[in-house]
Formats: sequence, structure tokens, C-alpha cells
Amino acid sequence: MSELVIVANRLPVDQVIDDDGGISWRRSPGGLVTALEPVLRSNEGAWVGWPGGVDQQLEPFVSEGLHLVPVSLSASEIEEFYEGFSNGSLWPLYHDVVAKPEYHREWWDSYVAVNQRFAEQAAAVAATGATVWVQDYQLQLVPQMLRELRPDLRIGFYLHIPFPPSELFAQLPWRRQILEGLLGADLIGFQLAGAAQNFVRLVRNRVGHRTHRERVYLPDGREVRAAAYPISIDAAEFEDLARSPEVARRAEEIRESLGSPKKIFLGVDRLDYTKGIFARLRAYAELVEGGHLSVEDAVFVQVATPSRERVEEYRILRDEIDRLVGRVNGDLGQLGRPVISYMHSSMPREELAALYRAADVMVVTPFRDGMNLVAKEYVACRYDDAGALVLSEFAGAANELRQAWLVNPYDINGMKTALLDACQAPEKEQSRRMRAMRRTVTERDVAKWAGDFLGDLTAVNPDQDLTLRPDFDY
Ligand code: GDG
Repeated sequence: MSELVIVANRLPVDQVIDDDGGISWRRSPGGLVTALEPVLRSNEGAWVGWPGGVDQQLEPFVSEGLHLVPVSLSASEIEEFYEGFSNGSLWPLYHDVVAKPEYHREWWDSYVAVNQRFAEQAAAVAATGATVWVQDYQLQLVPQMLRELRPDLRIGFYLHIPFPPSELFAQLPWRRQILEGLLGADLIGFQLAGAAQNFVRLVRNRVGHRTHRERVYLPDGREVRAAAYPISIDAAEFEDLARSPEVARRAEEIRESLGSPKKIFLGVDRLDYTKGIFARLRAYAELVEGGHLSVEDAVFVQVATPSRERVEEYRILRDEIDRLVGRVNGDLGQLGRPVISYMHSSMPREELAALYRAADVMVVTPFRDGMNLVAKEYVACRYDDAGALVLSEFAGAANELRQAWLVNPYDINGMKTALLDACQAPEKEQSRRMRAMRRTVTERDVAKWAGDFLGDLTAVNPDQDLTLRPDFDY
């Protein structure tokens, strides 16, 4: 039984099949596990999540000192709960309907069933009075389901993606169930204050509970707090990586292999339609076409990590980007000098850090993004105070990284101007901006994020009698 339980869609490990066919687990790279690892270890914590395969019935196990509790998903649940309701309904709806969300009743039924399974697993491993922290949009019903099973628990929820304004949220046929699901938590964390306000307003208008600022008052006397906790990265770890001689050498090698251009522009994203990859590459190609940048002097390196490849929208996007890159390089490139150097693959963190070090201009232009950690990682790696960040004003990170060249990704001409301004800015101006952003990223790292959230979670409902809660009905 654990005093602290993390519940997330995925376990923080990936399965590896060894040469002799044996199964082992490798820690998946990612900020969440880095952030939570120290607190998990000191509390004998457990992590409940899907191991990533089909119908894997696994007993809880320990990997690198972490207690892992697998939740099995069937092939149809992967299709309906994960690819369907999570990534075909909620993901586009919560990102400003950048793509059209689809709503199917069987997807919803699967979402309810899988959320119930996660809640049951969490209930089975949490000690009396334990703290359970549920993560992200795939599991929004878990807080309420868990509270029904285990009224003694302290429950937190964190949403990694934006929470939409009520005009959009109102589309969702199961809007009330989602709001009630979240209200099972004591503390609900969002990336931005605006998202927390959207949520509280919706609860007041759609569920009818009394609210005041960040607080919701439930009929049974319990309070729920909704507030902003902007997520971050392990900035020191990224800086150390960037400072290492291997990464420095690799950064030089990268520049040479690109033909030693004067300017390297860089994009690093999951291949997702929210990230604005197509629009940014178009803006860049127009700069080359218009003679503002030349293929001898500049190159755009775009890394697009494969993502959700079984979802139709993602396949279409991949084809569109393939075509654009092919056309731009065919029309404007020269022998050994592509306009855009495009990789549809994922790479080790060391290679990413080397790319961040090599890049003169980092281009992050999502149409909507909860935070965007890539922007923060770039800043963390620039211990030399050099380099320029072009950042969409629709990324949560824009709230903190005010000294970036902020752009509206829907405005192609505006993006062209910002790309040129950022790359031509005097070194002094670039380093003034970078220094200020580095201060922010270093001071507000991911350990502070986790500490702030968990600290505040224990302060909500401090006097609630955790063992004597009546059943309640909204
Ligand atoms: C969601 C929200 C929010 C990327 N390619 C490779 C690789 N990455 C790493 C990056 C970064 C992470 O993946 C991507 O994080 P982002 O924040 O940019 O975007 P999402 O994946 O959409 O994340 C987002 C985040 O949750 C956290 O709350 O900020 O708004 O959408 O860390 O470095 N890592 C490696 N190889 C790659 O090829 N090793």
C-alpha cells in the first residue's frame, strides 16, 4: 500500500524485448517521471498506468526502484478509449478545435469503462488517507470514481493540455459528466490561470455549484480548488547535458554536416496538427523564395517525432508535410543544400541537446499548446546566453517566456517578419532576452512545479474527516 499514488495513462517505462526474447523495462524519457521520481521514492510511491501493449495482464512490479501497477487495455479499448475519445474527441476539442472533434457513443462508453479500471487499480494500492495524483485528459473521470471507492483519499488532478472556453466545451455531449468527474479531486491544476477560470465558470453555469474565485463549494461541504501550476523541466539536467564535451562536439558536427551555414533554424515537435509545423515551414520557405534568406547561408532543421500514427488526422498531416518539404527542396534547394532538413524520427536526448546548442533560432509555433516544454528546454541549454526563440503566443510557455519573439502562428507574414528579426537581431539583444528567459526557466523548474502542487493539495480541505465522509450526489 502506498502513501502516494500517481495515476497516468502510460507507465513511465517502455517494454524492451531482449535478444533472447526476454522482457525488460526501460525508463521512458520524460519530464513527468523526472519531476515525480524524488517524491515517489521518498514516499514509497506507486505509479498506475498502461504498459503500452494489447491485453497485457501483468502483476505489479518494481523497475529501477519504482513501484509500477499496470492497467491492461484491450485492442478495442486502445481504439475507442485512447485513439478515439482521448485523441479523436478531447484532444482536438481542448486545442481550440484546430481539427474537427468526432463524438461517438461507443468511444465514450469505453472511456468510462477504462477510467473505472484505473480508479479501481488506484483504490487497490493506496494506503488509508493516501494522496493520489491523477494526470491528464485521458483520466478526467477518475477523481470522482476514486472518491466513491475511497472517500478517505486526498485526490489531486493535473491537466497537461489547455482547458477550452465554455463556448467550445459546450459541444461535448458528456460535458456534465466530465466536470463532475474532475470535481472528485480536492485540487485541480491547470497550466494557465485562464484555464482554471474557464473550468470554474463552467462548473458554476453548467453544474450549478457556488464558486468564489479559485474555489468551488460542493453541497456536501467539501471544497475544490482550481488553480494554475505551469509545468516545467529539469533545467539543471538539460544545462549539464548541453555543457558536456560530447554534446558540444556533436553540435559542431551537426553544423558541419549541414554545410556550415551561418544560421540554423530548428523545430522539434511531436508530429501533431496542433504544433503548427506546416505553417512555420511555409513561412520559412517563402523567406527563401523571396530572397530574404539563401540556401547557402541558412537551413531549417525540423525534427517531427512520430505520434498517434493510427489516427487518420495524423496520417494526413504527415503526408502534407512530406509533400511540402519535397516541393520546397525540389524547387529551391541546391545540390547538397536542402532548404529544409526534415527527420520523421525520434532521437536520444543527447542528440536533442546538441541540436538545441547548434540552433541559432528555435522555432516553436503551435496553434494551441498547454505549455510546450521544447521552448523551455532550448532556453535551458543556452548557458552561453546566445540563440533566439520564436514562440507562438498560443503556447502556455509564452506566459512566462515574454522575451521571446512572440508570434501569431495564423499570420504567415507576421511569422516571416519574426523569423528574420530573430535571426538578424544583434547579439547583445539576443543575449539580453535569453538571460531573462534563462532566469525564469532556472527558477521555476519541474521540482518546484511538483512541490507547489503537492504542497497546496494537502492544504485543501485540511479539516475534512477523511474516514467519515457521507455518500453524496450532485
Ligand atoms: C503535452 C502538452 C505540455 C520530442 N521529440 C523527442 C523528444 N521530445 C520531447 C521533448 C519534450 C517532449 O518530448 C514534448 O513536450 P511538449 O511540451 O513540447 O509537447 P507534448 O508532447 O504535446 O506534451 C504540452 C506537456 O504535455 C507537459 O505538460 O507542455 O503542452 O501538449 O520534452 O524534448 N525526446 C526525445 N527524443 C525525441 O525525438 N528523447
